[in-house]
Amino acid sequence: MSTEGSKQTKLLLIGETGTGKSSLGNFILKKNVFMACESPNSVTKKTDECSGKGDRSDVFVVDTPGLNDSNNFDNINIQNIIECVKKTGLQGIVLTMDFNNPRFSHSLKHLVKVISDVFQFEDIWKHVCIVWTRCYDCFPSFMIENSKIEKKKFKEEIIKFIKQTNKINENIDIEKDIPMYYVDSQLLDSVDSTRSEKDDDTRSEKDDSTRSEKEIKKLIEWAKKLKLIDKEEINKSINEFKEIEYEEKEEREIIEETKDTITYKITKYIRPKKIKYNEEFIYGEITETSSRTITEKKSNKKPKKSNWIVVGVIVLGVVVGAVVGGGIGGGIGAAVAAGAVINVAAGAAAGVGAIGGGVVGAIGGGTIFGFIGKKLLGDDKKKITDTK
Ligand SMILES: Nc1nc2c(ncn2[C@@H]2O[C@H](COP(=O)(O)OP(=O)(O)O)[C@@H](O)[C@H]2O)c(=O)[nH]1
Ligand SMILES: [Mg+2]
Repeated sequence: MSTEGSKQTKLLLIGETGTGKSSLGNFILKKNVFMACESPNSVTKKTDECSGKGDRSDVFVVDTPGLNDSNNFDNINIQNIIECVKKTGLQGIVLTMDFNNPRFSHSLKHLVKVISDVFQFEDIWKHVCIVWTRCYDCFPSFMIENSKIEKKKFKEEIIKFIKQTNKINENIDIEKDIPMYYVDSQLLDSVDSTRSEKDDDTRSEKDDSTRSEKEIKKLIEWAKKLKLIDKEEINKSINEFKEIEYEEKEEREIIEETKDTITYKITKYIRPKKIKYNEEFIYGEITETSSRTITEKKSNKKPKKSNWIVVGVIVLGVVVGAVVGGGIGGGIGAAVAAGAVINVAAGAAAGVGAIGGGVVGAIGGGTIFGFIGKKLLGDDKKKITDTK
């Protein structure tokens, strides 16, 4: 189905911090609206959104806080992305990756897993493209062409992972789906936000012929053809569950033993526990997130039994207010995760969130993240059963 005739093409930017989401957003919209930063400490802290101008006035971009570059489940940022989709709906999802440093990181795997678990639309991954950022305009075209082979292998790896996450993702096609674009979004650096619209238009005329600009045009053409999954449809699809808890475990397998040493393959798995409003729950697909080998000196100690441990909680049943006040809410959430406790029940959070709006949204946000913080700190009376 096409959205021809609809007013806006919506793009949601996701990816790790520093991979160039905000710069790309500015480049797409042809204006400097999102803050792009050198320093990882001063990056986008909350979701930000804007329409473009000139021939991009029908494009609407949502810039999200980047995922942390760590092995931990980045609960607050992933929750923020989910809240944002609940608020704006979904059309094109743009995953940014650094052309010069391709990494299918832990945090990205967690995000992919959550998207698969939360948005159970059969063709959700057909809404995703990859933009390889920092693909500098000075790179010779033969170099970019050569690296496309390597980038395709990378895409294969992502698709393999997506297919593991959920059976409904079986029909992703490596050739047709998840198109990839190669962009240098640095051109706007010379444009400062105080310049007039006329000046910016001069820039767009001048740069329209660049490879990056052509790539963005292709990206927008691709996104325009995608069906808009509006917020009603999104919320309807996630109504069944109140929240999803993510549990992780590590398994050790002996692969070699000598007189003094022992070599293990350590594999990490994640599984979702989907919890309904009546507290019934079901487990979703178990997905492998990483594996490594280690060699240790032999000891008499018995290896510890591996257990599933809760590493994250994604709240589904709370209405969108959180994003509106995401900055403040996130802050409170972080404080709660760090040890402070806000004593508001989840049900109250739903009520407050439903009212939405700036300040109330902020309270909603704080409550959601506070709720998550409490859960992760183990202030949750519900027994977590181990089924494996
Ligand atoms: N030359 C060049 N620099 C880029 C590009 N994308 C991002 N950067 C730079 O990388 C840094 C981080 O970019 P930013 O957009 O803030 O990344 P975000 O954290 O994903 O939003 C900034 O200093 C940008 O100027 C690109 O395509 N080309
Ligand atoms: Mg940013």
